[in-house]
Amino acid sequence: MATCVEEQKDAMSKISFSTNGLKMSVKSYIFMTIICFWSVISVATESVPRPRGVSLTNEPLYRDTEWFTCLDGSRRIRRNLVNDDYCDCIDSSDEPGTSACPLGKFHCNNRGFRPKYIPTSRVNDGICDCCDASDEYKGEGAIKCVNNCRELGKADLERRKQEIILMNQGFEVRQEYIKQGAEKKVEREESITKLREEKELADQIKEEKDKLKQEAEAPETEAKDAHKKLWEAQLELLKATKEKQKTSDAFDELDLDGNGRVSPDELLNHKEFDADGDGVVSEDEAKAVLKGLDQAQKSTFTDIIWPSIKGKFISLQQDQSDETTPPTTQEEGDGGEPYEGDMGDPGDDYDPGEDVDDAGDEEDDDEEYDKDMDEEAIMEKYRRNQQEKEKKEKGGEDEEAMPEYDEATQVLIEAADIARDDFKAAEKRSNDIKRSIEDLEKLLRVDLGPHQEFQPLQNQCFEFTDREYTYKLCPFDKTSQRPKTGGSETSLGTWGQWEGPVENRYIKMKYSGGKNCWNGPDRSTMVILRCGTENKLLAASEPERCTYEFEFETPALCTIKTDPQTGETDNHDEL
Ligand code: MAN
Repeated sequence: MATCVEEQKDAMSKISFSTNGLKMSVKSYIFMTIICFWSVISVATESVPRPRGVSLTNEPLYRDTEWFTCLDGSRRIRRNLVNDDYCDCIDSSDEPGTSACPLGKFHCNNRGFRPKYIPTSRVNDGICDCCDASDEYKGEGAIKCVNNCRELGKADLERRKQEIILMNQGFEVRQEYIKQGAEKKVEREESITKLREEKELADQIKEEKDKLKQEAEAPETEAKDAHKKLWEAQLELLKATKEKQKTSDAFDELDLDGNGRVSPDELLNHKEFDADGDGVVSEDEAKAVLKGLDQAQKSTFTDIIWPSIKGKFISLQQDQSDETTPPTTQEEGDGGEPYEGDMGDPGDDYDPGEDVDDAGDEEDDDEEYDKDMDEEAIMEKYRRNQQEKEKKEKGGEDEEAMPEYDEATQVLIEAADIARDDFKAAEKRSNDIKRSIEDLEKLLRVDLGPHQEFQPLQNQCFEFTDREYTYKLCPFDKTSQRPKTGGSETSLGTWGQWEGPVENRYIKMKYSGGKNCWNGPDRSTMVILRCGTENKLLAASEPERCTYEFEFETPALCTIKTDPQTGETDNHDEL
């Protein structure tokens, strides 16, 4: 009964607490009055007080004056055995106000604050657990507990009011985000439309430039081909002339006596004709080279002999001029033979005093490595020979290089180059626009919340640093981790999807496919979002190896507006 009056008083106090909440409080006052009235009648008829530790809700279950049925229905006991400090019910329900039962629950009414249950083992244990002091018996020697529920209630109310103020601020920011998000969406859609128009134009220009390019390239190709063909024909001619010269040189070289005919004995010095490899070229071997002829005139040599020996033939003159090492001692063997003047490394064996006669190719050559020449002079001569040889080789290469295009072709090439550059630029423009459209489409495909309220988080990153790492969240893009001591960033995942429960999808974000964890999964992050006045990464942890959890606060999730006076909430998302 006293309880009822208190609750009635409480309802009364709410009337004075707020005028805004008047309607609600009046309702609760009327309700309390009815309850009180009904209680007064019941108490008058039954007069069984609510046992200690029993909540108002459960009170009817203990109202029978004669019997009490254990709450699990397992047993019926006499009513006076309730709270007799002896446990009768298996579910401990007969001793809600004593510590006799092991599993009992004591209900603290805590009027003015929050009611709560405590285990009955804490009843009368010398420690104040309920703010209304109801868990400790009163009397002599008992601990004195003070009822501070009203103070706690007041502080809690204040805290909740502050919370509501912050959430309401967040709510206002969210409304702004929704506005921004919607504007951004329209802006992106408009940009795409504009870019599509631009692309159409750019594609037309590209097509035109392509046509112009082809038109410019056709005469260019024709002229270049003609130039090339001409050059190839010239090259053929050059090759044929060279070949003819080579044949003639070979003939002249082999015709040792200069009688205009090559005979087998003139081939004996050419080891390449040593068919059986016994070290000497026999008469028969030499004759076989001349296809059984005793001698071959230049025309026969050119037409019949040369084609079959040109692959084998080694010019002794060329052999000498090809030497890449400086002159040294004459080798053992057929002294005085043209190719015998081998040049070895200018090392220990090198004797500048030795005869290095090179078979008398030319007059100059006769004096090339004169007996009387000193070592330095011989080396100098050798160097000059090498340089000349290199120059010759270089000249040969140049001879075969394609000559520059004639002026008319050059003009055509220049025109085609310009057309090509124009086309490339037009193509680039079209591709750039295409890429911009794709980028925008990608951004538009991202689920930024039912009202685009998460849009302002796009293209932003937030960091949180703990003892070891700096964690980064770039919403709708990626998450990462970087050691505080320096070093590279490790990907903890890229944007995947919203992963909250169906009725509340937007409270969790999933980032997956991060850097693979050695002997483990690819790194991934779950971001848990909650309402806050600003965007802030509050915490980062790794509940399982390479599986991360971030806590993120954002106004985008402040969906509820609460009246701080009445506590009435407004959960509408619409602007
Ligand atoms: C790095 C970090 C840690 C992770 C280990 C796994 O040190 O990414 O978060 O647990 O690798 O080897």
